[in-house]
This record gives sequence, C-alpha cells and structure tokens, in this order.
Amino acid sequence: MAFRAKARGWLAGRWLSLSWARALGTRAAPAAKAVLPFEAIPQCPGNKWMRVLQIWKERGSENFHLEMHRTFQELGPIFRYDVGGTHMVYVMLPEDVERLQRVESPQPWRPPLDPWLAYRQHRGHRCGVFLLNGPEWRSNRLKLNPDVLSPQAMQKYIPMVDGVAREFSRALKSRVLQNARGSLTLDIQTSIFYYTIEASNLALFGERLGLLGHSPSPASLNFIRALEAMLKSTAQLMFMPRGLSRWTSTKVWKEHFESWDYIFQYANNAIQKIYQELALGRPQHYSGIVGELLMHADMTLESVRANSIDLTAGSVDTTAYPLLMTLFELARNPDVQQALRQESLVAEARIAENPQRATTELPLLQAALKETLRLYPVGISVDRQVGSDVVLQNYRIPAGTLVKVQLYSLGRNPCVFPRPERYHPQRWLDSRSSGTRSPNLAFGFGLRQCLGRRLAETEMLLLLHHVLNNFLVETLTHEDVKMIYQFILIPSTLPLLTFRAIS
Ligand code: O4T
Repeated sequence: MAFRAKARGWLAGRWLSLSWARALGTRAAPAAKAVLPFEAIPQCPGNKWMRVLQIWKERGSENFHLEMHRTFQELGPIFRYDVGGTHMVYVMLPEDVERLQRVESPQPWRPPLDPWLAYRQHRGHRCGVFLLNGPEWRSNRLKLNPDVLSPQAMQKYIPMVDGVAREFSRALKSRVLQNARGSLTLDIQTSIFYYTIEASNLALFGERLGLLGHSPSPASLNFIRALEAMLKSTAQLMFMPRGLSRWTSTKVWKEHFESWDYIFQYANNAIQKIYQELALGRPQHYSGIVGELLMHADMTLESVRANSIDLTAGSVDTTAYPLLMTLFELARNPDVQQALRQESLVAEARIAENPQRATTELPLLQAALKETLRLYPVGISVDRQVGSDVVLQNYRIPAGTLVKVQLYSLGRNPCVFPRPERYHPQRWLDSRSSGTRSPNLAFGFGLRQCLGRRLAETEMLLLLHHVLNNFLVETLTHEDVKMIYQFILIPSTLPLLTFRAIS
C-alpha cells in the first residue's frame, strides 16, 4: 500500500498545485511547464489597420504610452501588438530584459526608423549609428565609443559643460536679483533648451554660441522648432508603410523633409567650421568630441558628419525635457530638493576645484536623474529584433521578432518600484545597499545603449548642481504633468517655476 498509494497521492498533489499555479499565473516550477508557442501570446485587441487609420486621423498617438500601460494591466506582462505591417511583442519586466541581454548578438539589430531613412536616402546622406545595423553599425560604434561614451572622453568634456552650467546660473541669478522680490517666475523651457544646445555645441565642437545671454538667437530658435516638427511628424509617419503614407500624409512628409533640411543645414554648419579650422592647423589641446573624431581619421568625413548630426540634434530635446521634469519634481517635493541642496552645497568646494569630481560627489543627484527617467522616460521603449530564439514569460519568441521593453510601464510597476508614483531618489541608493539593484534602463542596455548617455548625464547633473547651489525652485502646481508621446515622451504643458536667489 504504502509506496504505490503514496506515489499516487504525490502525483495527484503535484497536478493540483500545477493547475492552481497556472490558474493563478504564478511561477510554477520551471521544469514542469512546457514552453508555450508564440501564437499563444495574448494579442492586443483591435485591428492593426484601424490603428493606422486612427494615427492618421488623430495626427499621431499622443497617449500611446498610456494605451500600452493599460494593455499590460489587461493582458499581463507580455502581449503581441500589430500596427499596419509591423508586428511587435511588448514586455515590461526586468527579468525579460535580462533574458534579452543574455541572447544579445555582437551586432544587436534594431529596425531602422523608416521616415528618417527615407530622408537620408532621398538626399543621399550617410546614416549615423542610430539608423545603422550589422557590420557597418559595429565598425562605426567601436570608433565612436572612445571619444563619446568612454570615461576618459567624459573627463575631457566635463569641465567645458561645467563652465556653461555655471554661466547659466550666473545669467539666471542676475535676472533674479534685478527683481524687487529677489525671485523670478517664468516658463524656463526655452532657457533650458538654450542651455542644452550651448553645452552640447561646446562639448561637440569646442565652440561657444553665446545663447545664455538675454538676446534670443533666431537660428537656434528655428533649430528647436525644426526638431520639434521632425519628432512630431516622425510619430505620425513611423507606423505606416511609406508606400501608403506618401498618399495619405503627403503634407506630413513635406513637413518632415523640410524640418530635416533645416536640422542638417544647422548641424553641417557646425561641422564645416571645425573641419576648416582643423585643416588650417591642429589645435594644441582638446577641442571637443568631433575634433577628436576628425583628427583620429579612422572614420571617413562622411561617417563623422552623419554621427555628428545625430549627436548635435539628438542632444537637445532628450536632455532638456528630463531637466525640466526634474526641476518640476524638485519644486513640488521641497524635502527632496532640500536634501539635494545639502549634498550640492557640501560638494561644491571640491567640484569647483575639479569639476570631474561631480560624477562621484553627487550620488543623490544622480539618483534623482534616475528617478526622473523612471517616471518620464524620454525614449519610452528599448527595441531589439532578437537575433536568436528566446523564451519570454514562458513563450517562445522566434529569431527576428521585434521585442519592445516598455520603460514607461516598467518604471511604474509597484512590484519593481514600491509606491511608484512617489518621486523618491533615495530608493536608488537603498536598493544598492540591499543588493537588489533597481533596473536603470532609460538609456537602453548593452552594446546599443545610448551613445549620448554620458554627455546627457553630464549636462543634466552639472546644471542641477549649480541651480541647487544658487536658487530655491518653487511652484504652485502640484498635480501630475500630462505626458504626451511624440516619438519622445514630453510634457504637454509645463507649470511656471519660481527661482528664488539664496545667498
Ligand atoms: C536618435 C537621436 C540621437 C537626430 C535627431 C536623434 C534625435 C533624437 C535620440 C537620442 C534617445 C532617443 C529616444 N528614442 O528610439 C527618445 C534627433 C538623431 N535621438 O532625439 Cl539626427 N536618444 C532619441 S529611441 O532612441 C529610444
């Protein structure tokens, strides 16, 4: 009796626990569960061509991030989403990011952004690493990393960015002190855009544009507008095959190309100037990222040009908006702001001596940047076309499938970030000490992580450091800011901020 009945009992018990586990969707013992086929992945309801029509009618999909977030709540942590001819699998859990990283190829493949390709093909321009794939991507990227992303390169351009951030604070302070109340209330957006253009231009080309004074610069204002028009029209065109949108969205294509024309003309002007100066004589000391790339000469001029355009244009909005969102969060979270100010006041003496120390003396401010990008990821998803079969959430994902990690949903998952709605930079330092590191994926991961990451982080960290040392930042608005998707995730409006000089 004993053995046979016991065995039967055990098997029955096992079956029960398995069926319960499946019913509850909890993780059953992996050995027991067979991998489910791709077709079994839940499908986002709705018709893929109706989506195309809706994007066309509504001129974009500004609530895209919210629709995906809601779909996760309905279907679970993985679902298939088709729009037009594009088929995607969406995931949102860190465990799936780790699985994607484990199968990453030496040349991670990302489907190129078709409207951007169309423009470059039409005008005969080379592509930068953002649009390249395969061997050409790898050879470009390996030559760019040392001068753009490496800690050594960062140490060279940190002092340049620090100078611009100090000048930004001095210019703002002089405006504040002109007012009777010693405070200034304004829409700071244009000033922050001028800062990111000024700082990036100095780090890239070694040249000051003079945007931090009071006089507006028509060329830079037009550049900002061209970027905005390009990004907005990208969101209207990217989900539709070119063959179709050329008839349904002719005007949008025209706007798209015109904005690219201005962006290329603006960025090429900066490249022409530094190319001419280097041809006339080699500079004695470091004159910026593009100068280094041109002097190393192991990239063709056209490749340097293509990647310099990506860096020039790609370092404006993607850095300015996280800065604006951080200033807003500090204004509505005065306790967090005060804790950061304490850290900056203590660190300033050492940073003034050597700006490179900013990357080690401001851990809480670095955590605040992570917290901003958790709640407001400029790039709402990290995209990978898997190079080999992978299993995500126990479903088979065949090679070639486009998988998107939805950062907006990952960052607001209470299982990953307790009380996700709370702006709490300290959580990033606590998680370090408790061993379970929180996933910081705003700049992507692996070999294809954001090339401009260190430049963006430097510009944001130093500006906030100097603002915290010189001003209280206040606001009357305490409601959440509505974010909209226009290829990047941006605030639909920004509340007025008050800057109050501190002695
Ligand atoms: C791609 C890049 C660098 C040009 C004009 C760019 C941009 C821009 C960008 C930089 C992150 C992102 C996120 N999108 O697909 C938002 C504008 C090049 N760029 O904004 Cl010529 N970093 C975009 S994602 O990379 C996730």
